[in-house]
Amino acid sequence: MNFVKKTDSDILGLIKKEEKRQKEGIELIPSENYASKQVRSVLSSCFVNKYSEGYPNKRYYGGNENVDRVEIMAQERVKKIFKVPFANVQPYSGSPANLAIYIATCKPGDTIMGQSLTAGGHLTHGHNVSATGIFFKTIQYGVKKSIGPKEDLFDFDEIRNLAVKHRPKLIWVGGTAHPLIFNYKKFAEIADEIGAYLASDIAHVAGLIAGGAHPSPAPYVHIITTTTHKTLRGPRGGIIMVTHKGLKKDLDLPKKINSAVFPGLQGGPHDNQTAAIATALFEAQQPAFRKYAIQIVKNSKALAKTLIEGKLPLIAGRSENHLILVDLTTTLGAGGGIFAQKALDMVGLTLNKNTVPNELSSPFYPSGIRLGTPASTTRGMKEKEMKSIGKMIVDIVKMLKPYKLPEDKNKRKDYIKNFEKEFEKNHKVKEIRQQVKKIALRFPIP
Ligand code: DSN
Repeated sequence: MNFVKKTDSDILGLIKKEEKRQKEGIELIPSENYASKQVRSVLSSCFVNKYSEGYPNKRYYGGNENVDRVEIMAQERVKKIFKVPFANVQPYSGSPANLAIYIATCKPGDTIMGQSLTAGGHLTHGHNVSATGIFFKTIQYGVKKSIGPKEDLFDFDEIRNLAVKHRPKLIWVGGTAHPLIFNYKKFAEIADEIGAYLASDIAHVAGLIAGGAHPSPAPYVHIITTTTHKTLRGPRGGIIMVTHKGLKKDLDLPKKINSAVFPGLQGGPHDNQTAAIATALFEAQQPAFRKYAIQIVKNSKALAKTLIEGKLPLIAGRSENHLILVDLTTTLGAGGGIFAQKALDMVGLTLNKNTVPNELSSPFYPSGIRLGTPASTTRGMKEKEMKSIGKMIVDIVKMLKPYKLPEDKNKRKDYIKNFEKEFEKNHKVKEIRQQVKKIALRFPIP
């Protein structure tokens, strides 16, 4: 990286700072991960220089003989890993991949249905601030308020009633803050009853599915979308798949999806990204990846157990995948997530404030925190480290009890600034910061 120094020392300085932050802290944001050295070097390869609008063997530019092979290779690897007959590897990321599904299956104004953002869904599953909620009529389903130890968060009778009443053309299954395994079969029964397309957004669990640590939606849904940089551990990017069931419903789906991605939504694919996705998919086929995926879930369960022992209420009371959602409403009051995120950031434990089902506050000042284990597992951390991390989180949250988000919106900024100043000085915070750093440095980033 030193070659950058001569020309752009400003950026180099920031890269060094970011490297230090990543090395000395522990990444708990469940959608983040560390791409391998190979993935990163392919990402910065000469494919970065190429333009290749179109699809393999049908390009609008010359000089694409190598790009064509790269793209076909990536498609074939997706098909093999996820056992699907069709893949488009061009979406720039998850949101454009999802938008392409609307373009391929619906007309503006059609009704679609998805899990609401505050209940753990994604913006692109029909939230009203997203293009998907602006150009389509959206019905949003939620999750149950409280459930038993083995119960599902979804109320399938309620979801079925909504589907039968509103007859959406497209139904989404998959979320960004959902700690349980998805029952794809139940969603399929509902979608099939009303003849809707069922699309599964597996962005969060793609790596778990590839590694056999989460069931695959492929037998049940028509379409699958994913990002490539979360549990799949590739570069940032997106993939769309059509399943055998999808082809049976609509033989033209691959064609419709290809046209929706290009020219419908995007211009030239990012060929360097496609090549790096192919490399990540190669890695996901290795036996070590299977072990990795299984360890992610073991770690998440171990972390969840420690948080529960520390009396922190978890949504669903458990984690069955890579992710944990802590409801801090009763511990810190509505909007308390901001204090937890900031305080934990100070000690080097990075996670994100998050809305919780039946949120009493807002997405910017939500009442929960979301955390997960894909990144820390990549560094080689196991259950023992999860226990230590969990205990530190519990200790920090306990220290936050005197702080409450002011109801008066004008007072919030100053209040939070003061809280940060006070907290930074606390000797216990400094002590925990050192403990985090000590653990982090024992586990190098790939
Ligand atoms: N931003 C992603 C996440 O953190 O889950 C979803 O798009």
